[in-house]
This record gives sequence, structure tokens and C-alpha cells, in this order.
Amino acid sequence: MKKNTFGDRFTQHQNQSGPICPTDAFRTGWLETYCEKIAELKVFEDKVPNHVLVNEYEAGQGIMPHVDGSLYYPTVTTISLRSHTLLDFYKPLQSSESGDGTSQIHSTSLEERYMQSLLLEPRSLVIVRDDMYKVYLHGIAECKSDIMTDKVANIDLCETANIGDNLKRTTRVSLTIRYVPKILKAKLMFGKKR
Ligand SMILES: O=C(O)CCC(=O)C(=O)O
Repeated sequence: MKKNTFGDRFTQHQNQSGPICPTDAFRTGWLETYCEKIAELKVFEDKVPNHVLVNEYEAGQGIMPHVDGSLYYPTVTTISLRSHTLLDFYKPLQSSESGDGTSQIHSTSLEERYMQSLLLEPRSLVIVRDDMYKVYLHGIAECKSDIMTDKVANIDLCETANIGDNLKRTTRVSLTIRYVPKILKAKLMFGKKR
């Protein structure tokens, strides 16, 4: 998967290995238009998004289940281009306190922790916030096609698919558009891990 980050500075997304693009591409380019359109939805209160991660996935590529963590404003907006994909959501690992006061993590397979998926259609915008951002993990499975089942929570809202369809993936480009509060930007620049 190829990654590129645009932001107010030469910021770098954690684990990013690709080239980093300068401020001007973001501030004067077409990305700004989309950031402003998203700002009008008030998903970042009165803030305009200032951080865009561009990922390119070939068919068969995905991203491991993860949480985006506390460095960003706790809402993420993603525009999907070219191919669809399925964004899968998982419950976090459960822990409980044992007799001696230490906490014990219960290891369960990802399959058991799987909850549901969202079909991200080409040219769609998805907004992930609240517990879906803070608590649950999200990821994209490494496969070349997706069968639509009743686990696809938004299937009734989608124009390009119905239950039972098998959608073939092609190359997908995602624009993950976020707002990074100033105080957190410094942490991103110095590469602090979550
Ligand atoms: O490409 C996507 O839609 C998801 C990207 C993502 O979860 C990430 O980069 O952290």
C-alpha cells in the first residue's frame, strides 16, 4: 500500500514510508476544497480539517485492524475513490481483574471480535466518530472481492450493491481527512507513538 500525507507542515503519519508532500499542495490545491466542504458538515465543530492521508490499495491489499488513537480529533472522515472496499469493525480485547489485583487480557480471535462492516462506495464519504472511533478497531481485509451480507450495516443505503453481490476490488485511493489540534501536531512531528 502506498501512503502520502498532506498537512500544515511536513508531517508524517506513523509507520509511513512513502514520500512526504509539502504544505502548498494542501493549502492551494484541490484537497482544500474538499476539506472545506467537510468542514461545512461541522463534524470537527467549527474547525477546518488540516491533515490528509492518501492511501492507495491494489486489489488484495488492506490494513490491519487498529484504532487511530488520541493524537487526532476523535472523528475521521474518509473519501473513497475508484474502487469500493469493506471497512470492518472489531470489538477491542476484553480484560478483567484477577484475584491478585492484576488485569488479565482475554485473547480472542479477530474472527470472534468481528462486529460488522461498512461498504465504502467509490466517491463516497464516511464519517467515523464516538465509540466507533474511540473504542472499536477498524481494518480492511486483504482480499480481492467482497460478498455482500447482512453484516454490511449500510447495504440498504448503497446504490451500487445488494445482499448476495460479489464485488470485485480494483485499485482504491482513500483520502483520510482529519483535524489535528495544534498541541497534538507537535507530537505527530516528533513521531510519538500512541
Ligand atoms: O483507507 C482507509 O479507508 C482506511 C485508512 C486507515 O484506517 C488508516 O490509514 O489509519
